[in-house]
Amino acid sequence: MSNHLFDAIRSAAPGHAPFIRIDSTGTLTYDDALALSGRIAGAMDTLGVRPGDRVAVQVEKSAEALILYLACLRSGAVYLPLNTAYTLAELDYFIGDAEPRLVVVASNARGGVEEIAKPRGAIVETLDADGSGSLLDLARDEPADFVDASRSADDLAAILYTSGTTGRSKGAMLTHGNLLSNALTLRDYWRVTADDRLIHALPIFHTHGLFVATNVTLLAGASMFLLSKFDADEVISLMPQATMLMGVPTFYVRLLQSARLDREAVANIRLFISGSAPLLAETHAEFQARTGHAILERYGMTETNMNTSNPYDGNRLAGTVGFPLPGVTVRVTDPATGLLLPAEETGMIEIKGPNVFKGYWRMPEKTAAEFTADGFFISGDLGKIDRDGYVHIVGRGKDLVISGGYNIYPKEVEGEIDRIEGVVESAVIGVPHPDFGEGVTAVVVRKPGAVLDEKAIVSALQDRLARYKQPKRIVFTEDLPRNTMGKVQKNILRQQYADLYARP
Ligand code: MCA
Ligand code: AMP
Repeated sequence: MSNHLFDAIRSAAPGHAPFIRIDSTGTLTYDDALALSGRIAGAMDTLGVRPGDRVAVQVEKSAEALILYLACLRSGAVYLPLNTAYTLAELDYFIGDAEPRLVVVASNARGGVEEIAKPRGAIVETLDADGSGSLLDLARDEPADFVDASRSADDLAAILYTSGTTGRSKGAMLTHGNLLSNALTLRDYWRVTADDRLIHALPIFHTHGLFVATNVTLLAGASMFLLSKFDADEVISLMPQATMLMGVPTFYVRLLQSARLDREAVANIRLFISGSAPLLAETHAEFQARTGHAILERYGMTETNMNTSNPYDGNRLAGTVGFPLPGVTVRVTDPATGLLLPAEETGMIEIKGPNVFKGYWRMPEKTAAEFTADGFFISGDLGKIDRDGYVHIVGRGKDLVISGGYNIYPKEVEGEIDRIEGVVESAVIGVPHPDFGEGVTAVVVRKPGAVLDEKAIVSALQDRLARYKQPKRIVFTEDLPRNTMGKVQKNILRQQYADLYARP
């Protein structure tokens, strides 16, 4: 029997060598990780999880949480990670839609989650930040030599939810083949080897921290310093022992604010990588001036994994996302006609390759609508390919805000604000923010005489939306600008409030 992705991870695993380095609790070797993943896979099997079943996971970052992902691969289950910031109201939708067999949460969340999950036939087990919990208790009694489920390249490895510009979140179905092909490509493109030590400060419930950082490390037999979250001081302190950092642009903005960041601090680092949101050319330049390193920017999506990357050797051009990765085709078309555009012209970025997902979970129409007749995925990003072949992302065809690397769909936030008593309507926009890149901002029209201030709106959103989706600022206005078709002109609002978060 073969298990497409896990077989590759197993054969790359260098036995006694470290996989995860954790300051306070020591090191977990590859052998340790394989053994624990076998025990957890055994525990899931005993609980009745079968190949193809979804396992939803909303837990704090820990070595055990990463190994739970490996256990899912081995048992043939479909791993479904959920942002720890999601509220119960948000979780309710994901559990209802994905119908997981097992839901793993922190012990203090168990009661609330059981109320949602049990009526839908899901079992709930726990895993806490310190690696303890009922799932690990069950795993302790299981043998380490679990017989991996047979999985082909086309079988699902994971479902990651990504919010839609219309309607509710969609589950992007990623196969073993998608994940393995992309991780091998990135490993080779970025020259990652067993000697590398990655500073892993990203969350592990999204593509960046889970697949890019973790799968690439695993397939190189490298190791990682697993930090519970990003902290600039901690990252700088670790740099002399590390060789790589992967981050969202906010990481680099915050590192630059530290006087400790200089050439000496980064002397041991081989590669700084940025992605998930646009890295400002000025951040790229400032970082290079201070450290001598040109940050390597790359471009990806939940649906496609990574599509393009600036080169390892050669010019890492600020403000661009580099070249299509080997095996990935990127083209730019006219959004109105679908016709291919020549170099330098801006249009819709479309992607094809082994990295591109299988479709949206139980949404065949939505899936079909996002692919062209010849099989390219329509990214929703506007961009161009210049004469030298570098891809530039110049805007978004989709109404999306990216704050600190997290995506926020305005429609979802507007829906929640519009439900509040005293609100006529709202428009949610992203405007430049010095720390998060874009700051979620709500422009709200109140009913005449309504007693409603910023605080009241913030408190009404508290239990409805994850914290990072909540507006950083709420401004009130008499009415929203509309075009002749009646559509709110968000570009006008973005201009009007462009300086809202301006640096002091
Ligand atoms: C935290 N807060 C945020 C964000 N993160 N608000 C807006 N945007 C955010 N990204 C809230 C906190 O709840 C808190 O609220 C307040 O803002 C300040 O928190 P702070 O301690 O400063 O935040 P932090 O914990 O340091 O987090 C900032 C962060 C983090 C390090 C930038 O958001 C992060 O790790 N982002 C990475 C996201 C990521 O991995 N994206 C990849 C997606 P309060 O104080 O009011 O309670 S994958 C993807 O996009 C594709 C595939 C790709 O290409 O990679
Ligand atoms: P997600 O839905 O979280 O996978 O976010 C994917 C989106 O993030 C893409 O469609 C882009 O809009 C954006 N993105 C990712 N990497 C970059 C980058 N390097 N520059 C600009 N935008 C990016």
